[in-house]
This record gives sequence, C-alpha cells and structure tokens, in this order.
Amino acid sequence: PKVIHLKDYQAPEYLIDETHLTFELYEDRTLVHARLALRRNLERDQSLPPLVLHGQELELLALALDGRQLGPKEYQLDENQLSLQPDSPAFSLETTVCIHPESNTALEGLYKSGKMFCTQCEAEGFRKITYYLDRPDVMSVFTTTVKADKKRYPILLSNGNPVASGTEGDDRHWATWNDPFKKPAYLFALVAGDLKSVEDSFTTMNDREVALRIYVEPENIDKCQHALDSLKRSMRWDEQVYGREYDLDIFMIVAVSDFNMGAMENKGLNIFNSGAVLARAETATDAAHQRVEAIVAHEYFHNWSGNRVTCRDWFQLSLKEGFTVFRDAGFSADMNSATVKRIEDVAYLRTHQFAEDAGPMAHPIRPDSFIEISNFYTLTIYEKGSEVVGMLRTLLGAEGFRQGTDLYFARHDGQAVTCDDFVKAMEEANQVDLTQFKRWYSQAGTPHLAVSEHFDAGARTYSLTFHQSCPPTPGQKHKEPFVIPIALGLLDQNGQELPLRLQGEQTVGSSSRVLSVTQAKQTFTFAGMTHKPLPSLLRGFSAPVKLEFPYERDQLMFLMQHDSDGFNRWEAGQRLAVQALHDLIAQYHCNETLVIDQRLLTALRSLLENDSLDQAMVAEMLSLPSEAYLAEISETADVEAIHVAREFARKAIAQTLFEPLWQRYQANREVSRSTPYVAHAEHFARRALQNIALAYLMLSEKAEVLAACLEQFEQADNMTERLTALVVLVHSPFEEEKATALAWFAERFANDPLVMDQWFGVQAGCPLPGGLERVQHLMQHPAFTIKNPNKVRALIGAFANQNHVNFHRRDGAGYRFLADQVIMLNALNPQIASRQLSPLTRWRKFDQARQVLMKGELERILASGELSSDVYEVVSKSLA
Ligand code: BAL
Ligand code: ZN
Repeated sequence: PKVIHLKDYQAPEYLIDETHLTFELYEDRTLVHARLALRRNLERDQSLPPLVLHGQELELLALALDGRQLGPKEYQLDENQLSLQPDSPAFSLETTVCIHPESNTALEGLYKSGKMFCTQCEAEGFRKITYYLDRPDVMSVFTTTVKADKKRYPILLSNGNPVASGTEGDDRHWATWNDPFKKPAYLFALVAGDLKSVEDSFTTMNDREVALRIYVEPENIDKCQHALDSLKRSMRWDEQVYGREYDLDIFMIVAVSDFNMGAMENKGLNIFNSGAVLARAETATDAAHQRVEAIVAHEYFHNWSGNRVTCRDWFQLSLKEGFTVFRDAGFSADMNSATVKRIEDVAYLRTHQFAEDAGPMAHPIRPDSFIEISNFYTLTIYEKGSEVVGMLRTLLGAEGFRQGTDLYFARHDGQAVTCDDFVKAMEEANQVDLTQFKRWYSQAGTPHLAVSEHFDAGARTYSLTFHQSCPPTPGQKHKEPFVIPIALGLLDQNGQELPLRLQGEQTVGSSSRVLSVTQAKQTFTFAGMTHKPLPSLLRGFSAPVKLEFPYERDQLMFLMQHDSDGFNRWEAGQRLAVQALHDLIAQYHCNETLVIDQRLLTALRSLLENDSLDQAMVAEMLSLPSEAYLAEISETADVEAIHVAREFARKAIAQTLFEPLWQRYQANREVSRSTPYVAHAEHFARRALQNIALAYLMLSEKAEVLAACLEQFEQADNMTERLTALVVLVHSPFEEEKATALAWFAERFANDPLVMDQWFGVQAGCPLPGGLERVQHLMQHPAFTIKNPNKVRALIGAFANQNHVNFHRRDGAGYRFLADQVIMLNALNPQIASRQLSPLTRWRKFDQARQVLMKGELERILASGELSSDVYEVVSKSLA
C-alpha cells in the first residue's frame, strides 16, 4: 500500500462547478448517473493535462465527454481511477455506473442499513458511488435526484433544499434536492427508506424560519425528543457564542442502525448512528443522554467549522475536528456542570489519547503521512486537537479567541483551508506571533513537565522552575520546546489565594493567572511571598501534558479542600488515590499484606459528609482512577497487581465509609423514586452519586444492600438506575439474582437493539473469571451480529478495552480471540477491523511474556491473507 505525504500536496488540476446526480435504487443494483461541469484549475497553468477521477468498485456503463460517448480507447480504467484527455478547458462529463449497496458490508459509500439506503462518504467513500475528484479541496454545487420504489422507500432525501418530486409509473417515485452551498464530495448524503419524522422549527438570529426534522424507523419515533431539544439548544448556542447562523431552510437528522462512526455532518442532512441520536429515559442512561446532546451539537457545529469552511486535504482533519470538539465541549460545559465535563474529558484524554501518543500510531494533530486516512480519525486528531484549540483560547483570552474565529470564518467562508490558515487568523486578529505555538501541530507525543519550587524567605520570593521534554515518537526523535500555558494559583496556609506578582512587575495581578512556558527550562519568580505557598498548577488542565510536582499527601488533601479551581480539587484527589494505589501495588509485588493509606479514606469521608458540595463532583471524586489509566501511567503495566490493588481499595472504601455511603444512597434513591426522570444536570448529579454509592455498597455483600439493588433494578423508571443495578449485580457473587436479572432484562428489551448493546457491554466488561468464555458464548446470542458495528463495539470492543484481567489472560487466549475477530472483520468492514486492533498495538506496555503473545497475534494477522489498507497500516506500524 502507498504512503501519502503532506509535502506532496498539489492543488487539483480540474475543478467541478456543478454536480448533477441521479440515483436509480433497486433491490439488486443501483444505477448512478452523473453529469459534472468541469473546468481547468487555472491556478495551476493553462495546459490541459489528463483528467484523473477517483473511482472504486464501480461498473462503468456509459461515459460521454461534452455529449459524445467515448469509446474504450479514449479512456483508461483501473481499480482506483478513470483517466481521459479533455480537449478544452471547460467541459461536461457524463457517466453511468452500476453499484451494489445491497452487498456493501464496509458501510462506506452507498449501503443498506436494514431496509433503508444511506451513505457515508467521509473520508473517501464518494469514490465508491461515482467517478469523481474525491478530495476536499474540490467543492461543487450538488443537485441530486433519487428514484426508488414508492412503497418501500416513501422518504427520499439528499442535501440542501427539496426542489421537485413526482411519480414514475405505478410503483416508483422521485425527489430532487439542491444544495446551493459548494461542498466537497465527502459531505454528500442520500437516504431512502420507510421513515417517520418528528418535526419542529427554529427561528434564527436574523428571523429566518428553519424546519427541523429527525427521521427514524417507525419503532423509534418516541426516542427523538431529546435530540431535537439538543439541536435547538445547539443552534441558539452557536449564534450566541460564535455568532454562527444556520443557512438552509431545513436541517435533517436521520438515524441508522449500521454506522461505522458516531454521526456524520453531511450538509443539511446529518446521518447518525442510532446510538448517538435515540434517547429516552427507559432505554438510555444519563451518560447516553449527554452523549446524544454532545454529538448532535458536534455535527450541527460542523455546519460552519467543517462545511462552510472545510479542509484543504485530509492532513488538515484536525482543523475541523479539533475545533468542532472544542466547540461541542464548550456547549456541553454550558449546558451541564462545566467542571464535571472538564474532568470527564481530561480523564478520557489522559487514559486513551496519552496512550495513543505513547504507542506505535503516535502522530501529530496534523500528520505528515498516512496509508489509510480512515485510521486517522483518532483521539489525537479529535481530543488533542481540541486541547490545542483550547490552549489558543487560554493564551488569547475569550475575546481575542472570538475575534480570531470571526476572522477565520469571514475570511475563509466557502474555502478549503489549512491549520496554518486557522492559526494565521488567530495571529492577525490578536497581533501575536504563534510560530512556536504551531509546534503543537507538527510534533507528536505528550510533553512531560517537571516542576520544582524554591522559597527564599529573606527575599520573600517563591520560584517555580519548569523543565519540559517530550519523548521520541515514530519518525520524530527530537522535539523542540512547546508553548505550554500554565494556569496557576498560589494558596496560603489558610487556603486563601495569594495575589500574584512576578518579580519585575509593577502591579499585583489577580490570584489566578496563565504563565507561558516556552523554553526547555524556565523559572518564574513571584515576589511578595512572606510564607511558602502551595501551588495549584495547570488549573483546568490548561495544557495536555504530564505534570510532575513533588506533592506530599497532606498537601493533596489540603488542595482537595481548598483549591478554588474545581478541576484541581479533583486532580488532587486523583493524585492522592494514585499514590495510595501505588503503595498497594508495591505491597502486592512484595507479597505483603495490603494496607491502604487512611488519608485517602479520610479525604473521601469528608466529601461524603459535606452536603453542600455538588453531588456530581462528589461522585467524580469518589471514582478511583481506572485500571486503564493506572496501566497508562505505569512503565510496565502489571495487569493483576493493578486489578487487585484497585479492588482492595474499593473494598476498603466500601467498608470504612459504609454508613455515609448508605445514607447518601438512600436519600438519593428516595428522591429518584418520587421524581419523574428528567435529563438535566442536577438530576444527573443526584443519580451519579446514588449509583457510585450503590457500586461501593454492593461490595459489602450485605443483604440489605442486595435488597436495595434489586428494588432499584426492578422499580427504576429509567435506564441509568436500572443499568447500574444490573452492572453491580453482574459484578457481584449473587449468582442466582444475577442470572434472573440478566434474563429478565434480555426478555424485556429483546426488541431494542441499543438496549441489548448495553446488555452485551455489561457482561463483556465484567472482570470476574471466565470473561472470554462468556463473550464467546454471547457471540452466539440471536441479538448479536458481527456485521453491526455497535454490536462489535459493545461485545468485542468492551471486552478488549475495558476488561483488562480477562483480555490480558496469561495464556494469551484473549489476544487470540481478538485477532480472530479482526481477521474476520477485515474482510467485512476494514474500518471496524482496524479500530478493534488498538489494544494489541499497546504490546510494549506489558511484561515480556505478554509482549511475545501480543506480537505473535499481530504477526498472525499480517500473515492471514489479503489485508485491507486499514488493517495493514496499523499492524505493520505496530510491529515496526
Ligand atoms: N466527520 C466525521 C464525524 C464527525 O467527526 O463528526
Ligand atoms: Zn466531527
């Protein structure tokens, strides 16, 4: 397979002003007629080079240039492209191809999900629909006609506004859509199906009326309201916070069951994985409700950050994805608890993106090369990309940042641009030089930031010295210093924030400020310090770095209580927990009796006993760092030791804090019992604390807790409570109750695939012995199919990513199982196959024996036959 390099980018030879498509959908084939108005891109030169169109898995039936049919000698065709020689700088090209959506299991291009037709074109799926310049810098006005059987497919949709419709004979009908906004082919969409819709409308800031519609299969019509409400909130928020108004007369979302990603921002016609749009109390958890809200917002926000202003090439993917994740995170923070949102995002980033940064697929947020672009829809591009945008906002301030985004949107509306263009808009709007900052775009890896302190009582100064470094990543041995914004505060002995004045400054600043660390080693000295303060560093996680500071445990307890920054209160608790867990891991290694540091229990007790704290924060602070995070921060991850230590700590918490946990549980469950479900932050908070309390309490194995758990399972009016009860039962030793609950749940929700995904997930993630056998058995369940990506993620993905003790079994059976699934998926759906590989790519994290087993499986995949470029790239880079 070919490696594609950013440095080889060339502007397109030809442009496509207009794209006219007609789809004739049948059960055994689809005919696609395309008429393209092409012209020479004069930015190149005046010559007339061959026109080379992308196309894969297409059967060419007809080809005409300016109305003249071309004979077989007048064009060249291979597996990936169609070439021909134009004879004038502007011309029309007509093609007819036959494709087979009915047998498309890769879910890329046009395919069938259940009974409906739908598309997924990003990144390079459009070339499986018709011959085209399938690259994001070729933007065209699309007019699309869809023709299909009237009864089977009463709803026919495409991008833009509906312009005409009619019937054709007795059985068939058609609809034509026009999208007036130029767009790249990756934003094309088509849907045909027997769908129902919920409808609403939105009045924009300039008083334009926009119709809103969510289309679903009829059985899901009662699960759309939350997404619709989220959409309206997103539209208003984008006007208020970024000044962005929606532009078409209609905005549509369609839910499909078989989808490789979460959702797709096609212009005016977003297509969603049903799991990212359907939500109601009885079937979706609080977390799922929040995820729906965030994804609806994300896809909607793409209308400006992605569609109106798009990417020049796929190396610039983070231009739209990092920025849009940043935008949706801001929205979610405003709709819910901002601190909790930040905690969740940072925990996710540090566990998973940092692992990616330390692994064989590490890449900068703007990669230099790739084999298969589908492999680069990564946590680095998305989450780290968002962090980089967030650092710009921290450095420029909210107002400066908004001026930068205003300039970016105004200057580049209708264009396909680069990350450099984005940064340039920020620079020019703020009159700053971001040259060094741009290293975040070109250098991979997670920077380490070691901080030391020095207090000089005589001079009344307090100095912080920052040492930054970044480990080597594939292809990048040496790194230049980054610009690292450090938001910080200094606390006195009473926990009060000290006013901050750097030596040499005249005026005393506020008590929280941002330092910009730009050198490998750099010292900042604060003046006017009569006592040695306690630093609160990297507030709000102001940069995606690994920060080391020699905090003592008493200091962490102090910060947990007094830091004015909510994120850093949580962070102090996490650091304290990590230290306590590291003690236990060390004791396990030395075969000593495990003894937990009582200070952790004391700190957690004071949180539980304080009724005035935000319950969502208490729930977050009660959550120990995950096994995956503990593995990530280990040099070599000892799977058993991590699991034993963490379980021991959980039991110690449960035992020592039984009373306050039981009180909080009962009080919250009582409110839940008497309050109808509401998908709102304060209710999420109450249920979060109730549910983490229940998880701890069940470790006591007391009869009254089991009874409470069963009551919650049976009586809850919502999935958040019911699923938690099921999870803790499944993790418990109460075999009979567990079996009854699982069977009841499967019967009750047999007809709801998204709920069955949760049922699979709960069992796949259970750390009790025999996990692999349970998963293998569940793969035979009638509700499971390997062809559905959500099922693969729920069962295989949850097992390999969340069930560390079972997946990393010493005999390698977990690895062998995963490799078998990847080999099978490689032939069916390469994108999903490649995604499932990631736990195996982390082999360097484990002991020698496991390394050999994991590498062995990667080698077996490599030798298993014809590999997709997706799987080949990940496997070969992992073994390099
Ligand atoms: N553009 C692919 C799906 C998303 O990030 O919105
Ligand atoms: Zn996106």
